[in-house]
Amino acid sequence: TTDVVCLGESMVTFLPSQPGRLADVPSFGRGIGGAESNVACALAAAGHRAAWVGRVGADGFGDHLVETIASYGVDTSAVRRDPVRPTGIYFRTATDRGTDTHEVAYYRAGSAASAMSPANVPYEELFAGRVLHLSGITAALSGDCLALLRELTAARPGRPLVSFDVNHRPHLWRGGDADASVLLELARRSDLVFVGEDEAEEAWGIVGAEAIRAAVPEPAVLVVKRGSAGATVFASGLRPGPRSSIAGGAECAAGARSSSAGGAESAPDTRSTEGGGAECAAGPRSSSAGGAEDAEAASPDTVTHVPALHVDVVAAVGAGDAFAAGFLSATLRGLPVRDRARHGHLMAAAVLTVPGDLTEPPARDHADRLVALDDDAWG
Ligand code: KDG
Repeated sequence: TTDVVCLGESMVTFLPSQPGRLADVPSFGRGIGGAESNVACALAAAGHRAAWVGRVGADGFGDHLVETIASYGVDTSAVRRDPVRPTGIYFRTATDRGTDTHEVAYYRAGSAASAMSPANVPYEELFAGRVLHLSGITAALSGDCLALLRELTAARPGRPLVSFDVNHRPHLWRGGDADASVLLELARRSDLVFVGEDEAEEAWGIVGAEAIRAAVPEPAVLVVKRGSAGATVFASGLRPGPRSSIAGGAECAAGARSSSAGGAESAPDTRSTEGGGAECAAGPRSSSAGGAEDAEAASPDTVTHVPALHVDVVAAVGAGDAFAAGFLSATLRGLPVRDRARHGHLMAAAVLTVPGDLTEPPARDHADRLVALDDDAWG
């Protein structure tokens, strides 16, 4: 079986030959982008069975995307081709080594991917993995795409664990019917959620990790990314929520077995600075329990702060996807919460130090050795 199925728009990406304003860049080199296919490529490169489901044009850029993503070892067999609409593309600028934010120019309105809808996606393939990974970018592409995300995050028996990266892209929400508040709704319907502290403030006006958790209480695991400060992971067993089924993976994150290396700072209410002990991996959800039972079974969070690696940033784009891939990879392997986040940080560090969205992640045994280093190395 497939480990992770990722759905979303991928685009041919044009990276500038030199830093500076878009208006001044003389030429661009071709790469590929797309948050969800980035996750699939990184997972496949890390030895997992990953699939990417998307929609591209019947054009050369569509061929390039499918061929390149497949070359990472990702299953692209369920990608659909739109006979009329084109493959989306986008251009980026570069700054002088991490000094400023870059510009992005999208050419994706009316793209093949924006025509994805509940009526034209391959459900059997989408639900075939242990995890279905989605992101908020898709919700911004069109009304049909938003309807699709609502459909895919709806409660249903046998639903795979739904992983959702909020991925707020302010440009994409301009002029549409919906606004970024729908990302909150989608996050609340998911089992594992990734969100940047900065994007939660920008998209929802919610400030700080604790406040984000209060606004998104349902997912068994909520990862708040705090840039170079690291990540805060809220993890619980079963939680009350709008779903009629329970994430099998949810119990994995329960904190009762927290190893509490940093126990001095642990408050009595289950908090831990170094939570661990999760032993089971993501898997299909059992479908039986209703909301009332969920509420009864809810267990409190462990809160785990995991510092990031400090690297010289070349380009931040793609780092969030790499983090999600590292975290998912370690979740699939049943590793403790702290190590899930450390694997996320390691993969993110690799991408932060290259100009493009993707790079070869460290080999698994090498990554495991780095993750196992003591807190001084990670502090
Ligand atoms: O996370 C990286 C993505 O932002 C990039 O690849 C392009 O998917 C993209 C988007 O929609 O911004």
